[in-house]
Amino acid sequence: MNHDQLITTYRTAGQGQVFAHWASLSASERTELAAQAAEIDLAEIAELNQTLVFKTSGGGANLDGLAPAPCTRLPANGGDPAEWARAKATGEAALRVGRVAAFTVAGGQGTRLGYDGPKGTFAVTPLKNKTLFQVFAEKIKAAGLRYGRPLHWFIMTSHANHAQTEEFFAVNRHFGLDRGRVHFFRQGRMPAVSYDGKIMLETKSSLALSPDGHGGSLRALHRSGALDLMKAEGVDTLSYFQVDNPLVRCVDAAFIGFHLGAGSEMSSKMVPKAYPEEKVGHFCLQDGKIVVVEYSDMPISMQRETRADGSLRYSAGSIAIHVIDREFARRMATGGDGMALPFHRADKKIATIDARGAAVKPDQANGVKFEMFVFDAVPFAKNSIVIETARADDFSPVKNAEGLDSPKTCREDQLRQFARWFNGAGTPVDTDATGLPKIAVEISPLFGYDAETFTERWQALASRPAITNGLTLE
Ligand code: UD2
Repeated sequence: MNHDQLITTYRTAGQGQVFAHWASLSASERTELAAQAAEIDLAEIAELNQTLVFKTSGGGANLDGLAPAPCTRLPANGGDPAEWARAKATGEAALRVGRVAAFTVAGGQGTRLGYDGPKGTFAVTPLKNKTLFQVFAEKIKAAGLRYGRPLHWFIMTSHANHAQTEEFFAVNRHFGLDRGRVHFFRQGRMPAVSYDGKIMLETKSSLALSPDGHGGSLRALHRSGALDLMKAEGVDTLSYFQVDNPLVRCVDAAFIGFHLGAGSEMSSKMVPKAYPEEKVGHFCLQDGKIVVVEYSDMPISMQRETRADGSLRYSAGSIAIHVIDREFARRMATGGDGMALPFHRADKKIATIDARGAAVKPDQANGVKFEMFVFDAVPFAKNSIVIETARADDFSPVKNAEGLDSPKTCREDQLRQFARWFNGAGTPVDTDATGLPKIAVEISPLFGYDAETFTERWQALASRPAITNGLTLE
């Protein structure tokens, strides 16, 4: 489509304002704006205007007939140890033949943390100040060594942080991973619209574009060729996690084994919610399918509902850890059989320009961004299952600069984990009542990436160092 045709298409769609400053643009600015405009699916925007923007009520989540979802419990909470052992063996067998790849969504903007840079480059470990990316890299390397097959690692970036992310890995020599197995791809973008449904400009020559949400990862996996690469490499299973959570077991053999054993297309980990208002999604059952209802979509009265024994009725919290079947991701990405992720509306302050082209920085929401959530794929998946995990071993995200889910709470949770590992391996470490050790130690995932691998390695050491403040094990 040439420029004139593109402008006509926009005018016909009622979006001619995108080209309001066209006459004053240089040739390169025109090229920039036209390229961005060509990226947009105008029919999709028209539909989203109808379904999400112009609707003043009734746009919330459908809560009809919700019930708590069934979950497989940890052995410590009543699960069958033999079933867990079988799942682990199944997962390990898949890892040994290279069927599993790690997948990190790292396209978010980290606004709440107030950190200027790709979030994965944020330093999180207690002593060595390793970055989130380094922690994941070491876990993925450790799993590759343990199972005798180096894993592929897919990392979804955004337009804003892609180049910086790639450079960070290059400068750090991919943290010892085979660079041919670390793959970066950008997620898609969506334009913001004003409350009258008009696509907004950020400058005279650029649209107000933002990442399309972590749900965009399924489209991006397909569009980037990542799914084809996996197929060629014999990978059919993706271990999905978020960039903000260094405690995550990047690949968890038992979880993978449960997923494969159930013939599930998308499986999820859950932790019992710590308190009713905790900001995590809820695993529920609706029309016989597992669904995730985000905290902001579930009335607080429902979040506080209890059972006869006083426990929370909707206690299964989603911590955004999934296993996803490759071909299921492809079907979701291509929208086959009516399988398409819905968009959600987010009212935001959007930097834009006025009619004369002068910059406007609003102090209240002035438009709508559209985002997809990956967990909305769960009800489309066959045989979806939910598996309980121990929060202490899988979830301590860094989201806020201070308070809950901050660098401090995450650092302390890592220290507690290291203390548990020492105590479990028969080397006592003094802790307070919350399990926080009195001294700071740090264990690299390459030394031990879970209690079991740590114990093996620690007990095999010919001479063990004294556990003193500042001890690091690499
Ligand atoms: C998410 C979940 C919440 C819970 C929590 C656990 C949603 C809406 N809610 O909350 O239920 O599971 O995580 O920590 O997801 N990202 C992208 N591209 C985007 C947007 C986000 O890659 O366009 C990545 C981002 O880099 C991060 C992850 O997705 O790794 C989570 O994003 P978030 O911080 O917006 O999610 P949050 O904390 O609202």
